Amino acid sequence: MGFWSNLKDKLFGTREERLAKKQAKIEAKEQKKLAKELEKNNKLDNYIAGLSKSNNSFTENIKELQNKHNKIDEEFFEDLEEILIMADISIKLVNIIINECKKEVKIENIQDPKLIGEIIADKLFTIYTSNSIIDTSLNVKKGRLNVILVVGVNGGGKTTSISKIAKKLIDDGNKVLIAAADTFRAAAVEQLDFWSQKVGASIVKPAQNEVDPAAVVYKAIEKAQNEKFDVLIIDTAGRLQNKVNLMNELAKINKVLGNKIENAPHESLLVLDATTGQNGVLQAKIFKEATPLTGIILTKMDGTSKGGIVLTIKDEIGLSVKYIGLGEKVDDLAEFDLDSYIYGLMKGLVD
Ligand SMILES: Nc1nc2c(ncn2[C@@H]2O[C@H](COP(=O)(O)OP(=O)(O)OP(=O)(O)O)[C@@H](O)[C@H]2O)c(=O)[nH]1
Ligand SMILES: [Mg+2]
Repeated sequence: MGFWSNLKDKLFGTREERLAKKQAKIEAKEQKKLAKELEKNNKLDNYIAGLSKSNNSFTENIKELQNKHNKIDEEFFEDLEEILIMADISIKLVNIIINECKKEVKIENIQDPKLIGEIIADKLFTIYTSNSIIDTSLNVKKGRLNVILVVGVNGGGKTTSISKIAKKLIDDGNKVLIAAADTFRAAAVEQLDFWSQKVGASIVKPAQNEVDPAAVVYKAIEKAQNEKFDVLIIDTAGRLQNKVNLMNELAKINKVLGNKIENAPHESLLVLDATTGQNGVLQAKIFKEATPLTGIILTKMDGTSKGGIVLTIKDEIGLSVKYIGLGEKVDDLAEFDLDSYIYGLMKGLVD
């Protein structure tokens, strides 16, 4: 055996050992790829199931439109406009979509109504992205205490969404603390207690007769810092009876956070219930004035047949949907994925 191969054996093991190592590496890579594909399929299945109400209504309406018209003309577009508006897409966006579809139909000289599905899917995609990259990841970094503030009106799904996000972060290896800064409802704390136990997160509760949510936040920061938590998620009360109160309360929480932790909160997420449609857009505007927001969690998409609300929110509030609620189970909160959303919405129409 020559010097070189001896040296390599010394450094890296014998040729057989090296080959075995290589083989193991390839196998591990393939396994990883398979697991990723499986996860992707599961995710898509979640979207398909969660969006089935929207899908049924949207595809049925479009199919009816296609059967009613034997060519694409002005009347066809008028009916299409109505369908898009019924899907909770804002008038402004509907106008853009219709104009874009008209252009495409003209350029490609398309007359068959059966071909409109693919054109709509394509337009929904480009309008949502406006040719920019959509970032749905949470600003959670290793080596610091990350703070996620969650706001939104009563019953929107804050507490359940927080539990779902906590589970995801715990699965990723993070130590997660939840602050029950909802001091207005005793049941809110109980509910959070139940969920946090279920997903394996720790929780800080208000002291007896504590009414100040900022005090709970303060206590939670101390615990998080002392016990080296990776993420602190703050559940707030969903009262929207008075904008000034809301502003003051959130400002106080933000101040406590900012004083104790650099750049905190790192995420401020607004939870919106998709079934509230345009009313949700109004709420979002009020919250946006009350506190800086970094993203939206759009819950109960499984409960609405008007799936276009995702586009309206992005356009009217200027914030991306980071998570989408597709059901009540812990795994039913998905990171928002535009491809899966459009597929779920239009499945059966294009393929
Ligand atoms: N179907 C469905 N139900 C959901 C989803 N997200 C939340 N819910 C349900 O909505 C209800 C209210 O959710 P909560 O998490 O308690 O809402 P909240 O915003 O914390 O409410 P308050 O604490 O009263 O402000 C619960 O019954 C949840 O199970 C979802 O994506 N799909
Ligand atoms: Mg709650």
